[in-house]
Amino acid sequence: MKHMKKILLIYLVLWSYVATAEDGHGLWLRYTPISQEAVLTEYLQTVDHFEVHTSSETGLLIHEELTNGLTSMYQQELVATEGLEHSLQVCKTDHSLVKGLGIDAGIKEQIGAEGFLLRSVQREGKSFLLLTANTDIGLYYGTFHLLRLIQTEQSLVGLDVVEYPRIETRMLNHWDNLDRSSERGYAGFAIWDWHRLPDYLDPIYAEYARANASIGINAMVPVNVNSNALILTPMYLEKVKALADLLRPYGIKMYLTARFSAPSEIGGLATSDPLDPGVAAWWADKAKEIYSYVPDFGGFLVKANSEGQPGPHDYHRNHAEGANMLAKALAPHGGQVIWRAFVYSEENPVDRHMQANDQFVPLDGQFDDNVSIQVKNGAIDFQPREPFHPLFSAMKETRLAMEFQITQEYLGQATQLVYLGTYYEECLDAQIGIKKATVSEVIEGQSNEQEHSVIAGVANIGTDRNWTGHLFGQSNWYAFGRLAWNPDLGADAIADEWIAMAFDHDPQVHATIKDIMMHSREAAVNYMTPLGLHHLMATGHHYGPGPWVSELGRPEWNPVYYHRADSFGIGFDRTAKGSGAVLQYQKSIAKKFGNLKSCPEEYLLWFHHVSWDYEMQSGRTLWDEMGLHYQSGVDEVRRFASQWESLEGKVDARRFEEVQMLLTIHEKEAVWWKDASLLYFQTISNRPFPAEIETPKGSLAHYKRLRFPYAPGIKPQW
Ligand code: BDP
Repeated sequence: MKHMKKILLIYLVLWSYVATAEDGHGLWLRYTPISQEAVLTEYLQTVDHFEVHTSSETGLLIHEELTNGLTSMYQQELVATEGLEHSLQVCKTDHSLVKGLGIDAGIKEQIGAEGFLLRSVQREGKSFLLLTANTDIGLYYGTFHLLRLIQTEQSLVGLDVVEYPRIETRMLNHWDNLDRSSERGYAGFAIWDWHRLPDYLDPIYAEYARANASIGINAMVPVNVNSNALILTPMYLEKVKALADLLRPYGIKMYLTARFSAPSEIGGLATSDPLDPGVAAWWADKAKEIYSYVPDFGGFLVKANSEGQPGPHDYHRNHAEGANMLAKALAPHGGQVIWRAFVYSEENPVDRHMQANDQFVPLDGQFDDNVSIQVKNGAIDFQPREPFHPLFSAMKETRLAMEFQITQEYLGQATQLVYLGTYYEECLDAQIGIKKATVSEVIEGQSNEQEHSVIAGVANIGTDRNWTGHLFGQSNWYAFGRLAWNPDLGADAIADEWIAMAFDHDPQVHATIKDIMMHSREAAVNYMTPLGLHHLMATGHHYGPGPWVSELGRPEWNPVYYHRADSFGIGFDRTAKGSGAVLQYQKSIAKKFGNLKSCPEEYLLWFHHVSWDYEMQSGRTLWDEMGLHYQSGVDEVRRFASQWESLEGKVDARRFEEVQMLLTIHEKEAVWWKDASLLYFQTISNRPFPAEIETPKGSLAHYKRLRFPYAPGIKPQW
């Protein structure tokens, strides 16, 4: 009997170990024990119990989060007594507790509908921490803020934090299809199980909602921009309603993609012409119907007249006519239209870089108040590096929204470790050439006095156990959310937060991972597309290099269209003498980018066609410099791999091994990009590689033969 008990105990210990073994599923919400006794003592003297004075569904979530978070990090039960001393008091600003504390009206106004105040308070000889907000969701965000301070082991003494989001709508765009495939998704299938909705609510939905709330994401679109009108039919709206109901207490609003041809496809109308009164009435009825299912429905995200999607041009109407018709259908219910500016016409011979400005700038000022134009960070397509999109400085009377890609379609998919915080920051901080305004100020609405603001990220979430395929993909989801909340936070500080929460507290682990992350994106640019090269990926799946591709139906689908390598040199002349795209920027920017000497070298071949022998700032020729960039990208990845090796035994085994295996693939892929690109360009430059370049592993013919018919994330053909 004694023996049996012992076995049972061992079994239980082992089981609890296996059950809690790290597999990445816990994201940045692992709530690991405080690492230092002194820090724990300080925390216990500040908060040893809490009271939540709101009983809404969100209030229950707050209660649960604080209980789990604090007991897990403190490794002890919380004090059971009530009372102010050493407590955390969570209550709305209209609660009696707050009334006597003299919190000025200015703060209440500043924190608005989603912000919060976290303040150390002394009252009647008692000291406690007050978390207050105008709304329950503000309290929920404040809860995560406080837990983050504890997770990252910062002092809580004398806290006085006023936080509120700088961008109103912070949304994820899932490019997920109704059959659960995910366009440009690299983490398994889509998490949305449409077939079993509405009755089966997969527990992953609540986990998803909580993770997003923890970083302030407050909106989502569960379906692909290459949209399917079925989502607007009653059968699917039932499912949409179930999801929206579930997401609501977490502060997340549901939006849907709207297929422009829906009136003809599912409505039985002969046309989807936006100026046809029958079509407008159909959309007005459809909006009413959607709001009957989802009373706080956010609105429509629309990809129109781009890459084969239907749109107003099909009826000789412009984007404003299309967007405004939908806006009018949504306006009575408070809904928004988010209309994408990622457009390029299949028939238009003009530099693809210029087509969005050409189509949208003449419409500046013509969009209804509830329309945002969602602009990708750069003018081509989420490339490893792009200068900011010229639309951000060209439409002063229109609300402009940012679209970033979190899923790494062009940045290593789920096999490469690439931290995108630095990418987002580079774009948000770019000066647009109007006074000192930056891209982030345009989106926030500061520079064009817009009341509403929107930022969207194309999600990288799927059914993989660790959510994002590559463990470090989580840091990109995290960084997007944090920058959406506050675009000035900085990629560096965000990396610090994420590492401190996603890994255990070990200074060497932290410093090593941070060094890898902070260099990872530049490394990717170097081994893929250095010095302003872009769009050199292979066809369809976009996995790996294909700079030689030249046979696709449309010129701008082919990499050769973008690099333009010839016996003289390489690069796309977008100066006034070339396509003229640079002139779409404000004068000072156009002057800087348009002049070979002042153009930053990182954008050189984006804007200029440059001789192979051109002397770079380093004194080397362009050809040699290009080669060295490719090589340095590869060298960096090798450095990352050996840095990661040094963490063996310091990072939990499963996550360590997963990242280790992926870094092996990463290195192979970096070498592949470098070899294939340089071998190909050499056939045109006819120059020897500089001595520092490693001998290519395969031949150009070998690289050209590679095929990946089953690579993940391929765009569906329908
Ligand atoms: C491209 C993707 C394609 C998307 C498109 C878009 O390859 O799958 O549909 O962007 O943003 O980068 O609409």
